[in-house]
Amino acid sequence: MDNEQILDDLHAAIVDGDPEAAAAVAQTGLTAGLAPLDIINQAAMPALKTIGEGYEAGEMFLPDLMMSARAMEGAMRILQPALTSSGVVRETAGTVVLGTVKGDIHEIGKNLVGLLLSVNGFAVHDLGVDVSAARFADKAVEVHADIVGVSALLTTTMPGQKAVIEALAAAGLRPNVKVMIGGAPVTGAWATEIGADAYAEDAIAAVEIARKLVGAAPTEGAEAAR
Ligand code: B1M
Repeated sequence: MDNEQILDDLHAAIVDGDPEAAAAVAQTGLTAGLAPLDIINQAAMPALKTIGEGYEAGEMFLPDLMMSARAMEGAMRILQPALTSSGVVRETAGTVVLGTVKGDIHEIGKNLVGLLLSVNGFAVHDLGVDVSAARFADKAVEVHADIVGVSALLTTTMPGQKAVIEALAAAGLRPNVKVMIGGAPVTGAWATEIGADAYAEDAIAAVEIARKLVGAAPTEGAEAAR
């Protein structure tokens, strides 16, 4: 089976919401020598995009989203350890508190951001999903965070990112503790509007931006952080 066929099969397994097939094809991809991040970027994420567009067009429904999310998790169970072991972990680059805002349970993108930060040497404290602003601030105090990373996937939960910045300010942590925000509906303009330090479009950009926020040198060959 050629690599393109493997990527097509994984795309189909996630769109069809088949976790077993997704895990098996992910394993086939690794065995064939595909890089885990390439498998994620070239098959898994486009599949979720397809599902999202189908949902938006009224051609797919909530159970389809849930099945596809499970299939994505099936693939990630195989790809995540491979991604972790492919990373060269150096000294701790900085401490990050990460989570998805209150009222929002989307976690796949946030998990990817956390994973890539970890493999790039950041100590990541992942608070999970549906996290209150106060909880972000408490954890930032507890672990002496350099960065608080706040994910939001719904336009209705984006104001939660502003609430986190306000909670950090109320705890006396701003501007020392930097805030990075992201998520599909989030933009650089929104980051500026709410006073966040940075917006990252995807997990790869998030690593470069986090390094910039803590004053570390960029990863070799990386594009300038957006
Ligand atoms: Co939901 N959902 N969902 N969903 N879901 C979206 C987001 C949606 C765009 C679908 C659509 O209509 N096209 C839409 C939001 C519309 C809007 O507000 N603009 C939507 C909706 C409406 C809903 C519900 C309200 C549906 C309902 O109940 N009627 C509901 C809300 C539940 C809630 O949170 N309260 C809901 C539920 C769900 C599931 C539970 C079924 C499931 C999530 C499962 C899970 O996470 N465990 C789900 C899914 C899977 C999706 C889609 C299909 C895929 C999201 C995803 O995982 N993408 C999504 C459609 C889409 O986005 N295309 C959709 C892959 C992931 C790798 O990308 O999360 O964007 P993403 O993360 C990227 C970047 O954004 C960035 O880096 C990541 C990696 O590159 N990034 C950061 C993310 N966080 C970052 C943080 C950073 C930096 C970068 O710094 C801290």
